[in-house]
Amino acid sequence: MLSTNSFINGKASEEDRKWMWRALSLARLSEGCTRPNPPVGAVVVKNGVEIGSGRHLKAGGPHAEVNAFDSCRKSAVGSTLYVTLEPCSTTGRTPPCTDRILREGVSRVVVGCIDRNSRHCGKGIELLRQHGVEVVTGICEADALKLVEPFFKHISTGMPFVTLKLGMTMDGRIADRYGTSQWITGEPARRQVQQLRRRADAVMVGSGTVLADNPSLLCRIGGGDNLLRVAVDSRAKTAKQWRRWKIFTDQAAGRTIVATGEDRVADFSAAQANGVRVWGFKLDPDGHLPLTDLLRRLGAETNAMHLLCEGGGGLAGALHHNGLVDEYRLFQAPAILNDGRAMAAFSFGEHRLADMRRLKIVKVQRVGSDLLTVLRPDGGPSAN
Ligand code: AOF
Ligand code: ZN
Repeated sequence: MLSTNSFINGKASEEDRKWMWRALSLARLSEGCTRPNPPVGAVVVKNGVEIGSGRHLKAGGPHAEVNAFDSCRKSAVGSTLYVTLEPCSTTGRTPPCTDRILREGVSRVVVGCIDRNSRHCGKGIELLRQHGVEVVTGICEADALKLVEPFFKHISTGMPFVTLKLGMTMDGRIADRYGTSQWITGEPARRQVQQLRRRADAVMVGSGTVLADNPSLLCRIGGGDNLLRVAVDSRAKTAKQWRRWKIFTDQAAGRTIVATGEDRVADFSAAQANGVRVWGFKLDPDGHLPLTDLLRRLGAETNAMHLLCEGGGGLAGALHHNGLVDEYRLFQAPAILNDGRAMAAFSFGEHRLADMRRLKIVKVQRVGSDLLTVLRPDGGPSAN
């Protein structure tokens, strides 16, 4: 995990943590809206009082710091700026925030975490210090890092951060043998899934889930207006009766991508005419769609930084098998289905115990009457 302790200087206090917490809560409102840019929040405080605040709303638009200064009710001279991510120091789509900070006469800048974007990466902090501004870093750092983790993954690998969410029984079943899956987990767990969709850039399911549940995959709690929907359907099982499936026919059909075998693309021509994007991939000799290529293409063509996979078992198993999951969020209902032919949460290929991929538990929490276990690949960062 990136630690910026070496940057810490100046005085950090409870007061600093309180204002950084406020900046973080602003930034969280921007999750799922800013791709390929990070969600960032900023607060300007003078004599212990907030005089302005802002967040980054959209790529190409003003950065959080600029929105915060623009909202100020009085001069920011001598104020403290709280910002969840290191201020930028070069011109991108917008001018450098460090210029604006210096122009405003801010005397102190408190930063949540260092920007891993190689264009910045500590340079903004150095520049501010050279101009006599006191800079404190690493305040609420774990929370600040968690917020920009998908941005860091996307900027460093070109692929989205992958969260895998599954709702299952205690014996690891996501549906009965007939495909009935609604509902295994309770309402509070399902509400958390809506929150996950709001924060994601894209939600992904396998064709079996489309056929069994006909999900809308929309975010029903407000926000999520740019949420992409991805269906992985290597053999074009959803093509023939495409009009039946909500993701191909509803108002948001233009935000649906179907990933299929390259020789199956034509099967989706009617759905395509309805605005659905159809991506063809060369299947591997076992007929599996190359998921790494799909993630790369999503990162490159849609700028998706955070992908939420909601099953089913085949897709979850394939992502896991290929080491493509960054975080597992497994909701378990206190129930045992007790049927060896029911649908397993993970089912991809044949695996021996000796080859089993080990994970580490990051968090265990009760959600209503269900149990949430958050896991990460062993050796990865441990944010939750
Ligand atoms: C943002 N919003 O609030 C901050 C960012 O192309 P630009 O000019 O928008 O610059 C994007 C980069 O600026 C971004 O990759 C990140 O490293 C840095 N900081 N970006 O979009 C913000 N503070
Ligand atoms: Zn900036």
